[in-house]
Amino acid sequence: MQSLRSVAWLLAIIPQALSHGGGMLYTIDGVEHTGTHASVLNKVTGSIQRVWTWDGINEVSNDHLACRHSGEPYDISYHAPTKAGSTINVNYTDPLRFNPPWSFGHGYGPMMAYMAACPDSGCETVNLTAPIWFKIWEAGLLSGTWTTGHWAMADVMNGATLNIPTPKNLKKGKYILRHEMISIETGQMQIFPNCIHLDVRGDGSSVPKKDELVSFPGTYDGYAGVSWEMEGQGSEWFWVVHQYDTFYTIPGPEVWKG
Ligand SMILES: *[C@@H]1O[C@H](CO)[C@@H](O)[C@H](O)[C@H]1NC(C)=O
Ligand SMILES: *[C@@H]1O[C@H](CO)[C@@H](O)[C@H](O)[C@H]1NC(C)=O
Ligand SMILES: [Cu+2]
Repeated sequence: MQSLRSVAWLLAIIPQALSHGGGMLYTIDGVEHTGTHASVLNKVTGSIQRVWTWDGINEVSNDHLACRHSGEPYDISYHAPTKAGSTINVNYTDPLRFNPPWSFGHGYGPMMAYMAACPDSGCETVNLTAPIWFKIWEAGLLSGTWTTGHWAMADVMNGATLNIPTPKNLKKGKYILRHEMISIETGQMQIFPNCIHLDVRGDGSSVPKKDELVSFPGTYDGYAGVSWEMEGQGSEWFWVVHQYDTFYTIPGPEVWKG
């Protein structure tokens, strides 16, 4: 019994931040681009990623919901070239925590990806809270129940890359790609978006219509199937109330068909 108790005690003292995670390394059309981290300012080579921290991860109405605080581009920022229709690979394994390897720390909840068009001059000055975002991909509960089933997010937690297919017919241009994990097992949601800059090439001609665009914050408020008012209720909501549920409705708009 002693060992069981030690495990429980160890789990209890793991700092919360250690169980989070973010995009560390991107492979885009065969080229690797270093992601960044709250504590790793990639000043030398710059980054396609925007600065993110874990501030306010529980707040669905936070002004930094789009790209996470601060959401600013790095001092040296660039756009990764990619063909419309390519798959963006995101590696969540933190190169600074390799023993043991540390990837995204949560395995229950939806993963989503959104894009937003930027002016030809680049994405650095885009107003992130404006209605500019369209959903391009999502993955949630693949099989089984909420508590014992297979969530796509668990694969990333266990070391797989997150693979995001971009729309085949998307018009060329500069775009922000916002990829997001939402951890739901603690009752109070934890929202982990990261944003990167892309330069999409190709002959596509599709762009979303105005009414297919959403804003952050704004998109998840009052969403049926996911109550955002979990404060104080703890993980009972997940582990007791929903334990036998076999369907999870992913929040946000429909995936844009392109
Ligand atoms: C992710 O990156 C780490 C290095 O930081 C590497 O060890 C690991 O093999 C990569 N994972 C995948 C699935 O490519
Ligand atoms: C950004 O967009 C939001 C929402 O449309 C708007 O309220 C705000 O004024 C805009 N900010 C700037 C600096 O234009
Ligand atoms: Cu966490």
